[in-house]
Amino acid sequence: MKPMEETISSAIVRSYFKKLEAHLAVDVAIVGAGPSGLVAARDLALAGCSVAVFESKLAPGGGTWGGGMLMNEVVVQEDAATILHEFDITTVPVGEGYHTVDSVEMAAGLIFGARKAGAVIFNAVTVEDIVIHDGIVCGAVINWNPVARLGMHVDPIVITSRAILDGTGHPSEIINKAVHKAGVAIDSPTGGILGEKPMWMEDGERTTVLNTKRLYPGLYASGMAANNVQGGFRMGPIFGGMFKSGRKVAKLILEDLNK
Ligand code: 48H
Repeated sequence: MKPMEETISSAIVRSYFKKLEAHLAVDVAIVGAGPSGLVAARDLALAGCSVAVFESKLAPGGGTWGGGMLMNEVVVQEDAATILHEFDITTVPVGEGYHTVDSVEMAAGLIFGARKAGAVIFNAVTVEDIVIHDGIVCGAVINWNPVARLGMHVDPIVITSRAILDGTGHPSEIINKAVHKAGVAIDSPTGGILGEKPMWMEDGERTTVLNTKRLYPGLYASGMAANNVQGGFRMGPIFGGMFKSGRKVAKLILEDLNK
């Protein structure tokens, strides 16, 4: 009879590496488990794509947990609240077409919804680079976040993908790699990254969805990453644009992958 310690460790190691091995080649690699990435992950998984989400932090959810200035409520517009209802997340109408949402329920619900749809979330894993073959972005270069944070000189491994989504929020880290490291021209007015503008809620919400697009073969951006690339305004703790952006990018990817 094996000691319990061996059984438990063995179960974790075997099931983790089975999960990782099953996602070494995926239809879609999503970088960042923020609201736009999680909505996209769920839609793509429900449509039959294999989806791996890489989140550098221990807790997925991105900028959703803290509400507005750590008051753990956020606001969504009526038409975006319906997306949250699909995740069984409660919204409370507060008039003028807005709903409030408990940000902890929202974060937990988005994570659970994406996972239950079949997307696999690898937390504490950072995407540190991309793979480009013959003008097509076709992979994510991953490493443990603690390795990256400690600056340890450890080589990464690679996840190959048919599409990669930059859902890294304000810094648009993956598009940055494409533009500044690979030197490619992306689909923006300058071919580069314009940079996020200051606060204008209404315009920021509108353009987040408009700015959501394929930027280069195999490479897409959603949410604040899309806004940063195209020079959109920030919008603070209103989240409808993030959900709609996730939904839009999933649709674009599905069309491109003929799914
Ligand atoms: C793995 C990474 C990496 C990496 C970053 O910022 P997010 O919440 O993403 P969005 O764009 O879906 O949502 C934006 C929203 O939360 C927000 O910030 C708003 C509405 N701001 C308005 C305003 O005015 O400020 O999440 C991005 C996630 C985070 O969890 C990061 O840890 C993660 O991406 N991430 N994961 N590898 N290289 N870089």
